[in-house]
Order: sequence, then C-alpha cells, then structure tokens
Amino acid sequence: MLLTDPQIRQFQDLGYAFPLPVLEPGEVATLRDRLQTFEAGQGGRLKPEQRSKCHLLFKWVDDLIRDARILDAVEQLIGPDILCWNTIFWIKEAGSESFVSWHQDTRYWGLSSDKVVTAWLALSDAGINSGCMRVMPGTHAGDVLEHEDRYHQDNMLTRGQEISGGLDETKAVPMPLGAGEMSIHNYRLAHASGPNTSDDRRIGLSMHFMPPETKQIVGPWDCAALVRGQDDYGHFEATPVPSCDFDDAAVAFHAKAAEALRQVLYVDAEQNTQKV
Ligand SMILES: O=C(O)CCC(=O)C(=O)O
Repeated sequence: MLLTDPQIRQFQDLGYAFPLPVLEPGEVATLRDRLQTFEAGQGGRLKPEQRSKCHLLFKWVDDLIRDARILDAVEQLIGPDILCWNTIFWIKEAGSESFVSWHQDTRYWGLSSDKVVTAWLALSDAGINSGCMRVMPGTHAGDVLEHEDRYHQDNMLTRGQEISGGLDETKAVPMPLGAGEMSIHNYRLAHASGPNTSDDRRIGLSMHFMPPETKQIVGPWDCAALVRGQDDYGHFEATPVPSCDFDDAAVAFHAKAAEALRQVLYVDAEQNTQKV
C-alpha cells in the first residue's frame, strides 16, 4: 500500500496520516481471534510484560512488522532501510476508563532520530467513542515539550507522563479507524486518547519503525528487528525471528529486551508502575 502525495505532504507538514487500509476483514478477524484465544488460554487479558516487544512473543505480530502493506508506506517516509524497534498492544476494554495523556514519545524512548514513525493498526474498530487516538497537528516540527509525571491508575503510559503547558485541545484531531486500518504519525507528534465508552474492546497494535542510523542514547543496550533493507550501523542487536508463537529462543530474548526497555522508560522515575 503506497501513500498518496497529499498523504506524504500531510505527514511531513502536520505529522500524521490516516486512515490507511491494511488488513482485509477476514484477516483482522483471524488475528483478533488469535489474540483472544491466547488471552483466554492464560485465563485473562495480556499481562503488562506481554504488551511490549510483543513481536518476539507472537509470530503473527512479527509477520505484521514485515508486511509489505505496512512497510511500503513506512519506506516512503523514512527510506529503504528499516528497523522495527518496538511493538505494543494498546487494549482498552469495553466501557473502560483507560486513557493516554498528551505526550511526545521522543521524550521517553531514548532514540536519537527525528524520523521514528509509529504505525498504529486497529484490530477492532477504534472510533471516537472507543477512545481513538487524537493528535495535535504540527507539534512534530516544534520542540520536545516539558512533561510531568502524573501517575494515574487508568493512564496506560508508564508514568502518566503528560505535557505540562496547556495544549489547545480545540486544535486536536481525532484519528478514528475501522478494524484493519492504520494511522501513521511521527513519534514527536503530541498525541493522546480518551476512555472507551463503547461496548467493544478497542484493540490497537503500535509498531515503531526507524532508520538504522538511529542510536539508543539512554540505555546501554537495545535491540530491533531488521524488517527491510540493510543495517550498516549495528547500533541495535538484531532480534531473533520467532518460528512460532512463544518460540523458546525468542521468549528468552524478549525477557532481556523488555527489561532493557523498562530501564529506558522508567529512568529517573519516582515509581515503577509495572505497566510494561
Ligand atoms: O493507543 C493509544 O491510545 C495511544 C497509543 C500511543 O500512545 C502510541 O502508539 O504511541
């Protein structure tokens, strides 16, 4: 799937593009079923430590980060050599108060590049009433804003980090998606999302792509999957490609990768809220 010229221009000027059709209805239903069968099998929802770097746990997520329908669009934005740094499930249960405060990911991920791109794929409908993402157009081109840690049990972010100076919410743009559609945004773009007042779960999978010249500048070690082209830099250890869901070698690697991620996300934090 290729972005049109106006979509590329909008991404460059405003920091985002949506909705981009990716999966057919039958494919979304199959993937949602695989997730929910797994959840039922372990007796409940995903555990916090299963949310991040989840391409190392679920083979079908690893397949998604290599899917040409996603990567063709990403390549148009960051070039032919592409690493996937992280994958995160964002699940808001039906009627849940879960929310995400206004934040810029640049502030917390320890990545040196301005070109990191988030692709957010909807595995259920993600409309306004289910708490779809909202973005603040153009903020990707400005400074990294001051954030405060405002720990809150319903905030899905590790520290409840929130941009401290008031943002003008009247300028926010909601990005509603149907199941199988995706949005793309620059990780410096300020974004947030509200509670899910619908009677269905809102299931999102974010995939974070970057060019290989990127460095991890907060943590001592990090890893990423080479999903297209080549990595001439070697700043990130290559993650193993799982051969099946919960492949032993990939699960062992996941434990190390998730711990390294926690060290970056919680660096200097007052609380470890165990949300990842
Ligand atoms: O799923 C959400 O509502 C927020 C996701 C998010 O913050 C992200 O993908 O960076």
